[in-house]
Amino acid sequence: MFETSQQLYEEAHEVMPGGVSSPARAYSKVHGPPPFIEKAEGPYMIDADGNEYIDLVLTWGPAILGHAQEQIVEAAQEAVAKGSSFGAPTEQETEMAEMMIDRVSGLDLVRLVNSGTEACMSAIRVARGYTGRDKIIKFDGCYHGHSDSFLIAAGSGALTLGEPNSPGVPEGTARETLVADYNDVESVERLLDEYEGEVAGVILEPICGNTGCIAPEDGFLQDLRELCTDRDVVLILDEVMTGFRVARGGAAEIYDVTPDLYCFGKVAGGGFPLAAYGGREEIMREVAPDGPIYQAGTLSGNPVAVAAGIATLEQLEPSVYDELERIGQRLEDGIDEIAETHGYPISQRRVASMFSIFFRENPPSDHEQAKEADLEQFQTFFQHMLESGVYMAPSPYEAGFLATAHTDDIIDQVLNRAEDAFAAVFE
Ligand code: KE4
Repeated sequence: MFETSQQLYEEAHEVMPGGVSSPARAYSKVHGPPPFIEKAEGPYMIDADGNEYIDLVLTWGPAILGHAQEQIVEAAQEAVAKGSSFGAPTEQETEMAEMMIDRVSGLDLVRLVNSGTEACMSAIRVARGYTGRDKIIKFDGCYHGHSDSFLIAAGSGALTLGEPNSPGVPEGTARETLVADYNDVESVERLLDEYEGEVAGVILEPICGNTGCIAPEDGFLQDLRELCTDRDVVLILDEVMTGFRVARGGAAEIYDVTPDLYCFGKVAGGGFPLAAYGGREEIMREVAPDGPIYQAGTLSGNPVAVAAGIATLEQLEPSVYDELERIGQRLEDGIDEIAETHGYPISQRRVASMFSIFFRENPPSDHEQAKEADLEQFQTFFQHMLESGVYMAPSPYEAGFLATAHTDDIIDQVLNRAEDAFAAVFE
């Protein structure tokens, strides 16, 4: 089934670390070679062995309208024919920024960048430059890309002084990152008390997608907003995964919380390298060249990526989010029915069109609980789904995603295959 991918994997490994361009794709938590993909269309991906998969990863979120979506392809083709990059301002960047500002509460100014990592790295630099303070608080299990400040051991609880969990991150950098527990505002308050006057900002995923899908408990985001306001600390919502995915105005709209700064990526670029950060004008005017906080990029605001982003956001009207909610509910109800019918000890968490199935009785509320899920059961389930033609994230610490291309018939196919895969785990 995977002979060609195996061969390609071995060849890739000769010239690239892990044979991949990103470790998340390496299948390190599951068995076998990662399928090497040849093409993707709508809800499907086809690999080098000709296997067709219903794709529930959607390139880690961006393909919310399905792969090779007609308007996005046309927009990118039209743009690239006029030149792939100018390194100069274009009217379309302004249009993209205006579209984002129109959709997102408290977004006054936007800076376009190339990746979520760049967006988050820049946002904390702006928070540090604006406040003149050095420390940041992140949450155990949240992922904000691979810049040094974020590659910090997600300690097993609050009040953990960061320590590098990757060689190459200087101790001095790690010491400036503090780790709190998700859904636990008190763990943040204790850090702010202990490091009073030293914390520039608090950054979090408003809905976790990098430790499985974990939703904020009632009041968590609101309490965090209030605490950051009271302590004059910059609140940063990393909406790289949730932005324009879970609602037209992102998680900020769903939970009615307005941060001081946002990070965006993934869906915003429709599968092209486009990300952004932005927020309150008072803060964002400090960014060069208006202000002294430097951030730059050769390909930032790339005309092809911006054209794809505009074509994506243009199509993401409120009715599309209603449809994605309907699709998500169909999947969730189907999984619930399988679990209840057979008495399987699984749980799930879904917010709009991002979701996770957990091999534990109850959905986790933080990273510690997520780590208690049964990895072997996940591995068996994952392998059966892959071999039956359903492409899921190869780790329990990721989220699954849905697209408008996932018709009822396709969801029902996923459910049928899931029933067989759960049987392989539990029967
Ligand atoms: P990128 O640099 O990968 O574009 O974005 C980093 C990032 C920032 N914030 C959040 C909430 C994110 O989820 C991500 C990236 N997500 C992972 C998958 N969960 C990307 C996959 C990969 O690293 O290959």
